[in-house]
Amino acid sequence: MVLSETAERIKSMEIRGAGRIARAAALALADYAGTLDTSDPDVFRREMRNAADTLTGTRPTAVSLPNAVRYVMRALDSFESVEAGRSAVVRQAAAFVEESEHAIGRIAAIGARHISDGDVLMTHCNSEAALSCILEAHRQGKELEVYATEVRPRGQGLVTIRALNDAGIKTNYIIDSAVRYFINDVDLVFVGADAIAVNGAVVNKIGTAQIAHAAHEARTNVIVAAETYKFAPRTILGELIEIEERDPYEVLPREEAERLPFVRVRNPAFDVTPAEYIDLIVTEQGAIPPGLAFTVIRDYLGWKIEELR
Ligand code: RUB
Repeated sequence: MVLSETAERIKSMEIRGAGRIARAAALALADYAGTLDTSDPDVFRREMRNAADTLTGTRPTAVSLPNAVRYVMRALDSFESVEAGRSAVVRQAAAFVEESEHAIGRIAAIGARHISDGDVLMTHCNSEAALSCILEAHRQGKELEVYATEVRPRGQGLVTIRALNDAGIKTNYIIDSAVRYFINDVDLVFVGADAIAVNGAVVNKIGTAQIAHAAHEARTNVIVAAETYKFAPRTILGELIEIEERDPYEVLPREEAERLPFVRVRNPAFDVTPAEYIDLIVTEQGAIPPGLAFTVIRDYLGWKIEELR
């Protein structure tokens, strides 16, 4: 069944990256709505809510996931029959996917404006949104060079360098700990986001905060590319974004780890970059300083403080 399969593929990171996770979840809900064998609206709603919970429980950090699920589930705010509910969910999921893909196109166009001919960029992890800006600037004929990190322990940097190589962009592949060594050669850091808090802090792949810190010290600008559904509404209430800590055996093979009983391997997948280390956030609605994160949550995600209580 697509629902459990998608949940499993998100959990195992076969589907990864905040935008892709969000679209996969929306489509899984649409598929699930089509398979539910009931004519009772209450049962339909309950089953859909369970499905939504299953999906949102797969990975805790990327807020795109609950935001996408909420967007699709809004189709069930009021519906007359199961058939009407089903089609509303399918329509809403399709609309989410379309808006999400359109957002990437807009972010690419807006982000590319901030990249100049001859720029040397640095990126971390594999972000569809950040890469779209770099690829668009290259498509416009700007000559670029990129430093891309390896991204221990899961190696998402490999996906990034393949895409850059396919586009014919001169790329340097470096280990994560070489960031400070090279930062003075870099004009601009471009990364994505899994979540953005109301105070403009950006949650992204572990190591992003270190890169932003090194960039700050070197007076190199840091730009974050993120769709508006990466902004985390519940941070308005002071809620913190949960940082996923993954299996230690991703870092150290089990047989080695088991020989070291006094060693605890820690494997947080994300970290938090404070707003003061971020110069600009490029969204599909325009580029904003991190201090304007609240307006995105209010104006584009449509969240009201009263709704959150
Ligand atoms: C991926 C990651 C990406 C963001 C943004 O982490 O940190 O930078 O998700 O990606 P993981 P996008 O590999 O653990 O999912 O711009 O594609 O949404």
